[in-house]
Amino acid sequence: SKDEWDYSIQNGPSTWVTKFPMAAGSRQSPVNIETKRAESDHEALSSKPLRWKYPATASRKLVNPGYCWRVDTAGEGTFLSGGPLMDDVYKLEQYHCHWGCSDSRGSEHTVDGQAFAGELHLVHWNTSKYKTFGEAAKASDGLAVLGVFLKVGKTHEEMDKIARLLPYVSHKDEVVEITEPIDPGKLLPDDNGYWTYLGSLTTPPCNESVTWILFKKYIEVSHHQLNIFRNLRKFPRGEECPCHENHGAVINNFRPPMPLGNRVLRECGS
Ligand code: SG4
Ligand code: ZN
Repeated sequence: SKDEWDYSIQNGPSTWVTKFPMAAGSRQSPVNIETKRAESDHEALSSKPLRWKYPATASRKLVNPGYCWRVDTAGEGTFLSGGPLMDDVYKLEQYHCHWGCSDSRGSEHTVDGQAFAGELHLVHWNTSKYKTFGEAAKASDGLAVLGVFLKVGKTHEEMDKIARLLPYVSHKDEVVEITEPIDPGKLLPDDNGYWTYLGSLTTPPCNESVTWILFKKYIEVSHHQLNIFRNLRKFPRGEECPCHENHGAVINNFRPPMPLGNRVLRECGS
């Protein structure tokens, strides 16, 4: 159908442009972060430190949309501002994750050509300028996504709350209420250094509306936790698996890097 897309050979990233013309734009994401190219303009970025606040009750529902897991949040009380966002106040809309079939790939952004095992995205929208998420998603300064790289290591306690709920949403379109508080702030690394550039949503319709803020420091999750992500299914419960590939597992749900072109990559902190 008209807005069908996925990560397969037939409907994958290289084909998105036929149905979603914005995917061919010059401000697309993800990109490869060439660390040597990053400009540290301390005046502009560090004059206003990046600040966020997420109440423990912000995480409401865990969803399997068929191509990732996603936590929908209650925006009230959430807050992201400063850094490249200046004085505008953004609210958290949802957070979700991208991962691979093995621990050697899975992130959307790469750093000097290196992929990570996964990438967590906290999607925010500009409430200073726009009335709804939908309106913000169409504006060049409408969205801000915090990106966190996942590396295989020790079990992540906060991520484990999500991993423990994933079996309840193993199939497409399944949803579970979050009762034990999950604090998205605890999914962020302990160091605030970041890279930032202007880009897009990494999935169709690939709107060029995102200020990307990628933490330099990764977080660790265990191999077992990633395997729980890889156990999600792309098809609804009770339906025959439509694909013979990987038993319809949600894996490799990342878009490859797009050209940075003449966009500016800035950095703040180490
Ligand atoms: C994931 O597919 C989310 O589930 C989508 O959320 C999200 O789209 C999409 O990624 C793109 O976001 O941070 N990777 S990204 O650029 O937030 C939007 C929903 O579909 C519009 C709700
Ligand atoms: Zn994402």
